[in-house]
Amino acid sequence: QKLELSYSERAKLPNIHPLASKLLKIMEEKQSNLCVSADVTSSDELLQLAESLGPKICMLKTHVDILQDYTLAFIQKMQAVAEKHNFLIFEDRKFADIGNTVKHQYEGGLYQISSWSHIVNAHAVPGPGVVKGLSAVGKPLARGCLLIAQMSSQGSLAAGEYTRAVVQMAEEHSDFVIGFICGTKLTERPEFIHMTPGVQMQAGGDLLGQQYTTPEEVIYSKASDVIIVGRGILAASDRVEAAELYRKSGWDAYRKRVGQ
Ligand code: 5IU
Repeated sequence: QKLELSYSERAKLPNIHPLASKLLKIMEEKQSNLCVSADVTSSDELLQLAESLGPKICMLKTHVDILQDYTLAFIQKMQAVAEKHNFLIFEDRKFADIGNTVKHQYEGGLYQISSWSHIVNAHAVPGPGVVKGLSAVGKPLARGCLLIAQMSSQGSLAAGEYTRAVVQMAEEHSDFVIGFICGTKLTERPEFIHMTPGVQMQAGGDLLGQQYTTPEEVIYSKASDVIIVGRGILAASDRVEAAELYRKSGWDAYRKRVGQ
């Protein structure tokens, strides 16, 4: 029997944000709830990754400030690859300043993030001004934002009452906030997308506080929507094969969850 709405049913909800709808459609089409975290330092390698893993993913997460050779010409090539393989780009910028400052950080500087990144994320620590500042730039461009409600790292302070306040902030700004970075599903509103980092095939962690959960645990047990995988794929000898393993594992867990 049907346990909950499928990605494609959620894509058609009357109040869904157009970008969330687009993401859910891509997920269903490509049978992928995998977002690869492309934490590499060369733009050529990033392009290669996007080209080779593109068919397996619904989204590519970047940290453009770790690239040693960022140029606007490079990021235009990335946009073309994203278009070709039908995935969204998510710059994991974690904005966390007052509204007026994040507006400039989002739009300007070396990176001009708003011109190419479909999705960005923000900490709710400054209060709703951070969302308002980002929204002033992003909304006219049909961009979307994820609020960081929980973090995967050990000892994270984003928990309990804080997490609940973040969910409320998202609900009050659902014209721009499309969902959350979180470890577990936080709201019953099916319009919101839940995305979870700290994912590897084997639970465990790294030496700097990262904590890993499996795709099955994240998608089936915690009812999140998207797995974000970095080193689980980047450190594999065959990255395409590893991405396929994560795609399949995440998709199987989703099918089990919705009873398909
Ligand atoms: N990331 C986390 N945890 C978080 C948030 C972001 O790991 O709570 I917010 C980012 C950091 C890194 C990626 O870019 O997700 C995870 O990479 P690994 O899968 O290699 O640990």
